[in-house]
Amino acid sequence: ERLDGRTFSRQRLLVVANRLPVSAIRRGEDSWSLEISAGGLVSALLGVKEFEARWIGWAGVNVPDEIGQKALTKALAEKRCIPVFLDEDIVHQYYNGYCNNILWPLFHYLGLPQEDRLATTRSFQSQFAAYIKANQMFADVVNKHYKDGDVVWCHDYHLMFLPKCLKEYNSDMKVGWFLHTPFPSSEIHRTLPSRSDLLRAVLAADLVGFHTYDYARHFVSACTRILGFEGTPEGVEDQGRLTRVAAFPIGIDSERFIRALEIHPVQVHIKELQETFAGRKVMLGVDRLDMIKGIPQKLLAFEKFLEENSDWRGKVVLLQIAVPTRTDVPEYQRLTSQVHEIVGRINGRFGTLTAVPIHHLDRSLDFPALCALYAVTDVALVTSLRDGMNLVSYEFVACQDLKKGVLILSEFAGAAQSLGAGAILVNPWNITEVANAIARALNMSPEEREKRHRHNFTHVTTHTAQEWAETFVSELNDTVVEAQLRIKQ
Ligand code: ADQ
Repeated sequence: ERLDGRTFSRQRLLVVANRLPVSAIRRGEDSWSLEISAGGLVSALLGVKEFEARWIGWAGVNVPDEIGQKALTKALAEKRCIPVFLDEDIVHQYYNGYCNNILWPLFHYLGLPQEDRLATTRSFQSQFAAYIKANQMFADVVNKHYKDGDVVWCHDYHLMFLPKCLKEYNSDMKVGWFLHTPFPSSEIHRTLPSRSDLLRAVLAADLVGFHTYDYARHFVSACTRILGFEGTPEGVEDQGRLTRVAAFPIGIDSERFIRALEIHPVQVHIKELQETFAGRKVMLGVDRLDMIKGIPQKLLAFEKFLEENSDWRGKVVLLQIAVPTRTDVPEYQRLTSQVHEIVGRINGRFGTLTAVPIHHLDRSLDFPALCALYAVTDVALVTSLRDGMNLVSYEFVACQDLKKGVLILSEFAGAAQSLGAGAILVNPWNITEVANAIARALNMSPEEREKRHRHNFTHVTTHTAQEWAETFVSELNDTVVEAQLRIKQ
């Protein structure tokens, strides 16, 4: 409300992502219960007061009947969410197939399917067709809800075709697209059979954003080398039309973590953990159980560290919390068994009757437990083989203002660009280097820890998720205004 008493409406922001930020559980024919999942994107947008955000996405459940769809749509509306209904076949081909079996590994430098994954290449064409179809289904929902003046923000590799679908429907729509994963070197991207179609579809957006300058540069190179378009300091130009390309590094809602450490249940957890691990240094890994997170490599490095530093045996414990994801995909099942086998071997080699060096949990932790773990940790190990940004490293830093623990961070995580000066950077493939980094972190002087922590803490508390979202959306508004001015000239 303004001082003169009149209200003015905030700009509406339509956030389109594959998954809505809620989990829906069916309770009856026409009743659903919903739970908001507080990921980084959700807290980023909750903190942005300038815009009125609405979410459009898949609710993660198959709802074949009309009664169920109507009831879910109504329940979601209360949470400002609008569902896109995808049937089982589309989910299989678009989500499990093209998104998770093709784009995800490729964008993380794991290449296109080989050997047993080769079978999927044969259905590549049908998976790509399903991908386009799914993107069109998202676009239909956006178009139905779009009003003049709205801003549309598309997210991630699932929706690379969406900017094109939206602009074909209404060329005046303000459309931004942001990628949460790395964008690989153009030499990797060009192996993808549908490389050109995807690039052209993304370029239909007004603004294209990445976590780091390197990813933005790789994208521009792919457009110049594969499409023959022109790369400019602002972005990519084709026949006088500019698509702005820039880096917008994400952050976290750092206040939420800092405040959490003050609340009673978290303090109780902290005390329990301190008692359980009294006399031992605590090392922590928190990851989704995904090949990109480099969990087996991390465990092998810890094993090497124990081999070479016998005086530390029994005095250090590694807590590895790994949330299972994509559990129906055979490769992820193999990864789970591999991790279990390595943990078993190391505990067998270095455990005693009363203590083991690794506690491995295959599950997610609730927010209070997670904050408490971050707070009691001496050394965090983030050893992703590739990671768009990695928010775990940010969350750890936010919870360490008392302890000032050390962050060991992969140089292949986007976060290495922002937290590199405070962390010990490692090449996660080099087991010896990571083992040495563990020894260095455990032996680091309090002065050096303080200095490193200060650097990172300042960064994490000043580059927040709210600021990230605000910057992206205001840049999108400006980009469109500038483009209109250019056309008028
Ligand atoms: P993710 O690959 O999911 O995200 P990350 O950025 O680390 O990776 O975020 C994971 C989130 O899940 C964190 O908020 C973390 O607290 C939570 N989490 C992970 N394991 C957990 C566990 N065991 N228990 C409870 N919570 C757990 C993708 C990209 C990243 C990019 C983000 C945001 O792959 O590179 O940083 O999007 O753009």
